[in-house]
Amino acid sequence: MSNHKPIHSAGSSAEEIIQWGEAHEMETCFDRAQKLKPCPVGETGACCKVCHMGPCRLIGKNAEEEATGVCGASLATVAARNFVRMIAAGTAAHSDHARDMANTLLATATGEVKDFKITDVRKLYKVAGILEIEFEGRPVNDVAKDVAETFLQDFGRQNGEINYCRRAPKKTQERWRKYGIAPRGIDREVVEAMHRTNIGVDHDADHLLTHGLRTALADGWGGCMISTDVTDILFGTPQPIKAEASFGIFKEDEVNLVVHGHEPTLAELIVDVVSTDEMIEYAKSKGAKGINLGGMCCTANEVLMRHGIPTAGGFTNQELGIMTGLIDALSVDVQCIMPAIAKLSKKFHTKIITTSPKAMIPGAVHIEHDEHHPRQTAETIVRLAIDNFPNRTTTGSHVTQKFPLIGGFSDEYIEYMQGGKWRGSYRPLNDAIMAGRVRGVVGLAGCDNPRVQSTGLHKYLAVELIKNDVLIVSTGCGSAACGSAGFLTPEMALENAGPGLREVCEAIGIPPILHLGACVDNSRILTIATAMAAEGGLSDEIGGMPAVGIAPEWMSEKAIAIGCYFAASGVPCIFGGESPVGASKEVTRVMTEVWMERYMGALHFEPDPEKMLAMALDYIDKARERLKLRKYEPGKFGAERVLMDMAARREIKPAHAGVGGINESES
Ligand code: SF4
Ligand code: MSK
Repeated sequence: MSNHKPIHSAGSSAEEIIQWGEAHEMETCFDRAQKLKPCPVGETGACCKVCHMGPCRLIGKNAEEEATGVCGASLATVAARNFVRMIAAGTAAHSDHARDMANTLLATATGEVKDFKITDVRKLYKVAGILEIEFEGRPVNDVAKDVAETFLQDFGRQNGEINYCRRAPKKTQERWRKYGIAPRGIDREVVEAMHRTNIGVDHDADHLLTHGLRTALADGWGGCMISTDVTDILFGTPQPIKAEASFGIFKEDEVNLVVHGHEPTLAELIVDVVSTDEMIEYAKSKGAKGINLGGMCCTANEVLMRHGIPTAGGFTNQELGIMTGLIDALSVDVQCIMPAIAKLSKKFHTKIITTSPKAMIPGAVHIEHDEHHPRQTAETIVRLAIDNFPNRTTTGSHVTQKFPLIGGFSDEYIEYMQGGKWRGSYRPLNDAIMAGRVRGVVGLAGCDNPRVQSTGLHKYLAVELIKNDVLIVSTGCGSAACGSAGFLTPEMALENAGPGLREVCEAIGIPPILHLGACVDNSRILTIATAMAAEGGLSDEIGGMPAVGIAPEWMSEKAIAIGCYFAASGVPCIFGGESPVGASKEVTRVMTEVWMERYMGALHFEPDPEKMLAMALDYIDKARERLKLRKYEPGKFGAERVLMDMAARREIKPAHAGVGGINESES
């Protein structure tokens, strides 16, 4: 155990559990983050280990001008190369997830897998329309098969552009073509990124980073967007739903089973299996009152948005959840799963279950997701959790605090909520921005991180931004941080939002922070920005919008890929923490000044939360000025259309329609 004062979490429940753990000699990521100080050379991108003449550390007073590796690589080359490898890894993670989703759609459409069905036919048709696949009058499964196969071609495509490039505003596409960053195939860009960053290939920092952006776009408009769309088609497009967040979601008298990771396929079936009479009776036979399903990280976001399953929080909560002593089984799939949980679980009765053929953890039970019979796998996992309930001891930190939340704002629902089924559009939001009622939009996303006061930066920025009339869209662990603080409720607007944003939220009945989903669902923000550009009155491309992306506590390579696809699409992004390219002024200049000139986006690294806030507001105000919008002044608005409220919308909604017509089921 460390003998210093750790930074810890900004959440009182999390802090209570951490203190309990320290008193019981249990180590968490918070302790390890303090013990393992980051290497200052590697942290800023100045260490190269791509060949075995190195590792080479490019340090010294004039390192930028003079230092080289054994091969002669400059600091700018090394920093850019390291960064591009981060983009490639992040893109690979999201996109391999997307490939699995597309394969599941294909297997469902062909009848090879019988445990799933096409839940949202309307979304399938929307996607088919974008992909120029005929859908009218054809069997649903035939359309789904064509959609899945078309998506799968985007992974191995060798030439041309991935299909979803065409979804972006025309001007945004033109910029990509002008600067050579329109992605060809997802796998191709990742492989080329690894090739170019190999010893002795591409040594021009700007040229390397240009390919980094091409790879990142393959992630945003490829992997992430495919994953979001296929998940909606299979499991339903989210619409607002009530749920709860934080450690108080665990129940002392029920079997607590938690799903954690990113891929929703198995989790969807677990949701179904836990509510069957057979399993509930089985749980009762073991002395439990029922089965309580909860989530963590982004698998949590997926099942929260579609089923209202409560979340125990984001990345840094996984060890703390186990330390409640209440989790009977923790079923994990892929990404953001700390291997530390296997060792920690041995101090409790908790079973860690790995399920992906791609991911095993020593010390965990492996129950592999059988992709042909996934329901059987789900049943085995639920039974294992129930069987483990009688082994629960009374040890652990039983925290009871939890908060209500509203999640599940898909881009389709956001359009619907601005006018109803027939008149839904982004006009009211654009008008509210033009009038200065809403100053701008911030995507508050990314991980939570034990090297800072974990979840604290999200909370600080969320409150300050909405005070400044900035509408927040949030994803990933940013959403979990806000949910676990009680911020994802309409009341948050009444209590904290500036006067303009408060009026907008009251008129529509929404929270000022819209939970859009998992980290792959950052693609929904691209879709929203595209719709705002098409609506008119603001910018006619994504670049130039009064919009900023912030990932204050990022830690994953996936976050870097996301920041880069937003920058390449025209959104300035501000990331917290030390810059992973901070050693090179040249690389920093390219990622800020050069990218801004070419793409109207940028990627900054700024550890100070107050400066992050100031930078975001400055970007928003400058964009307003460029667009010749009314100068933002709190409480002073121009004329705008009246937003349609709930009562008015109900009047125009036909009795048979689902929300926005989405989620019409057909098997
Ligand atoms: Fe050193 Fe060059 Fe090898 Fe990198 S590629 S480890 S800088 S010799
Ligand atoms: S889980 S990538 S810690 S957001 Fe998507 Fe959270 Fe970051 Fe993982």
